[in-house]
Amino acid sequence: MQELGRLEDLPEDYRAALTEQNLVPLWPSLRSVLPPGKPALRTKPTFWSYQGLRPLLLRAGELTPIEKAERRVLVLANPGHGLEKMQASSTIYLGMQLLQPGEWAPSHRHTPNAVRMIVEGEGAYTTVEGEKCPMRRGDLILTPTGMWHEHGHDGDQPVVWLDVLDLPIVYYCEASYVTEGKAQTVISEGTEQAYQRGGVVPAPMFVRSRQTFPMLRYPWVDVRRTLEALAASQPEIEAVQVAYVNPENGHDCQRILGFSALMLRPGEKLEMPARSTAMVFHQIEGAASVSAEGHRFDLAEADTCCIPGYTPITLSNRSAAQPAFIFIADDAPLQKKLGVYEVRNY
Ligand code: GTQ
Repeated sequence: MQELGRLEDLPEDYRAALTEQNLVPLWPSLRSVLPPGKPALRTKPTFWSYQGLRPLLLRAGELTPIEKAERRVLVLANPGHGLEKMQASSTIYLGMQLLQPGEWAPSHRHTPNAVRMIVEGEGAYTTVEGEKCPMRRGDLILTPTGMWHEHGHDGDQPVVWLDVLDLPIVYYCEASYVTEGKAQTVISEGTEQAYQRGGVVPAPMFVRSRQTFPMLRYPWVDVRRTLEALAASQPEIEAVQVAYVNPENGHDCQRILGFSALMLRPGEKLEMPARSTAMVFHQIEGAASVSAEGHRFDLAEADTCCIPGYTPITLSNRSAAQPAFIFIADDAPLQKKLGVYEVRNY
């Protein structure tokens, strides 16, 4: 590829005249914004140990009262972006949130979309637009863009969950902001049960519900049972994986980030081709390894890692006896909408 002229090749007075008029020559930077063959990736393969971060999160519970935090979160930051940017990848934000018994994280709504993957503890709940969503280990709870949400805790042990937000991309769009609200009144609970069987949806003859986000809670018991049924009924399938979708239309459950759950059968090794999306892996149950670009991360329960896009990934179940269950987040919905999504089979 042709080497292009450098900034230093230009006379000082010419550069000063450009700057004076807020002008920049393209050619010294052309190769960095359009590198050959593959993007320049800031996202680095990064691992966050739950046993490592848990004591620090509990200590945050002692150091900072909930009133002084609103959301008591340790952010899982990717050093490739700079820790202060609070990004796991270019589009994904990850945080581990702690709520102690009796605490309340007040109602607000914001433009970024969020989901919660519950890691430990019993008795907490998120209320989303009046729907009370109990939090149990492995459950996925959506708080889509613009929807009121608050977190409460009636149990007697700490509750921890993983927040996954599209905050970095919404912030980059200069579209990220929050509105504070009053405590919500609970008006419903368990409405996800209407969708517990794929293939049938609520359909009263006289009114058809057309909510944008009809399902806010995906109970782990149901997702796990579905994965086991898939593995048992389709033993030849390459990946025992289910996507979290809108049950009314089959589309991704949110518009920017995509979510799925994957079961690695005992001893299974799964080779995944390079895709243009960075990916986040979070161990729900069992023990797996994630290998990419010469890195190997051994995930135990509640551990999380991130792998940049354009990178082939190998997932392995580290147990020959037990299945391993992994929660996956990526930005495929966004990339598909933008027309830049790719799978590379090399
Ligand atoms: O629970 O609403 O990790 O607003 C970051 C921003 C959690 C939340 C985060 C938030 C929340």
